Amino acid sequence: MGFSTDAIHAGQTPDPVTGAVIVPIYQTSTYAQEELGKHKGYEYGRTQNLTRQSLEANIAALEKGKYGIAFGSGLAATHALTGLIKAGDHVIVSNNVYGGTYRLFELVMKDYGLDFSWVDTSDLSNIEKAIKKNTKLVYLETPTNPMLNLTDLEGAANICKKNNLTSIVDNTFMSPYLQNPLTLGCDIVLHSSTKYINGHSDVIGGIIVTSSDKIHERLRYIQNAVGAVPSPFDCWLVLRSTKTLAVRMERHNQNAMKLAEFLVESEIAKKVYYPGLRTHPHHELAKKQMRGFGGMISADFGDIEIAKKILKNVKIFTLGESLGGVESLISHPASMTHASVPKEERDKLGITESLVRFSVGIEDVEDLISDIENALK
Ligand code: P1T
Repeated sequence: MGFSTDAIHAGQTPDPVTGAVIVPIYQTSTYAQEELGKHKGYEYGRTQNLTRQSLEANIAALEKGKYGIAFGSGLAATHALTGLIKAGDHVIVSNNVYGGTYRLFELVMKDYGLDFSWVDTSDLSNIEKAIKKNTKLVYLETPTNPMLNLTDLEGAANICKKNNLTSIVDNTFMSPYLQNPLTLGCDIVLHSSTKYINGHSDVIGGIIVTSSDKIHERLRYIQNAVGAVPSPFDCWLVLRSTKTLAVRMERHNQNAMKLAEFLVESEIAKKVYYPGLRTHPHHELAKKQMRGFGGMISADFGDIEIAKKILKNVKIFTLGESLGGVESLISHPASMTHASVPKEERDKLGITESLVRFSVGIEDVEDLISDIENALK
């Protein structure tokens, strides 16, 4: 099936009781059991919920995987993955990831005896060099938040296979419409479904997709045992949203490309980071492993006063955390999403005080461009 057909139909069959075309919100904590040990496969809401199962099957189809496992947030999904390893194990992580991922690994999970190496995975030799005897997972984010660096997923997957490591990809910035890491040989895909997958800035959610029976079995166990499950209503909202994912992503792609070109040509920004620009260091790789360049742009204005002026004066862009919604957002990574990354690390990555991140929405792009021009006047 094509992407849009799956997006609209996968995991969803008319309700057997009423014929309702849309999967109902099964807002129930428990289920009636006929007699001891006899039930319809549904015992308790944390363990089984049909709205959630429909969402899991839907996203699994979009990511070309066998299993989806949904969580209450992207970070809850990332946390669940640490249940695949034990104290004393080592994880290799892309050095530029969402600040919350850094915080979870370095400032929480390290205290549980996990060891993390932060490397620039856009150079695959850095992954090979970082492998230790106790390495178990390789956690990649591509393109990265907020610097938009890419990692060659096929190359990274091959290194992982050769060394018996599990490869994980945070695919949040691309959505399953633009990139499918499982088809490139990776083992696990993770999304903050808060972002493009839901796309309407009204849900916090996370989801993991894999085709491995063994990984699925363990993560399903953790989903129930730890219990960070999303609500039936949130699952229903996300399920409604994936129906329009393809058309939204097409518009995000178009608008971001035009805005990135404007930022370069107007010479307003000193540096523009967008994988769709020919000047982006990983542009060729982007064309190879992605089906579009996405809606995220970062730009360094070279002067914090110019950055502040834009952040304060824009009217259509909203100053706020998050990304991937139909409405455009603007943010300041150094003080917002990446504040928990130490300043010297941020400086090394290019997350300067004058860096601004744009989540380009699906409004009329001429209005978005005027909004930035007017903010500077
Ligand atoms: O916010 P949550 O649903 O828990 O997802 C965390 C997360 C994971 N991965 C990536 C790439 C992310 O960007 C995020 C969340 N990011 C933001 C809130 C942000 O503004 O960048």
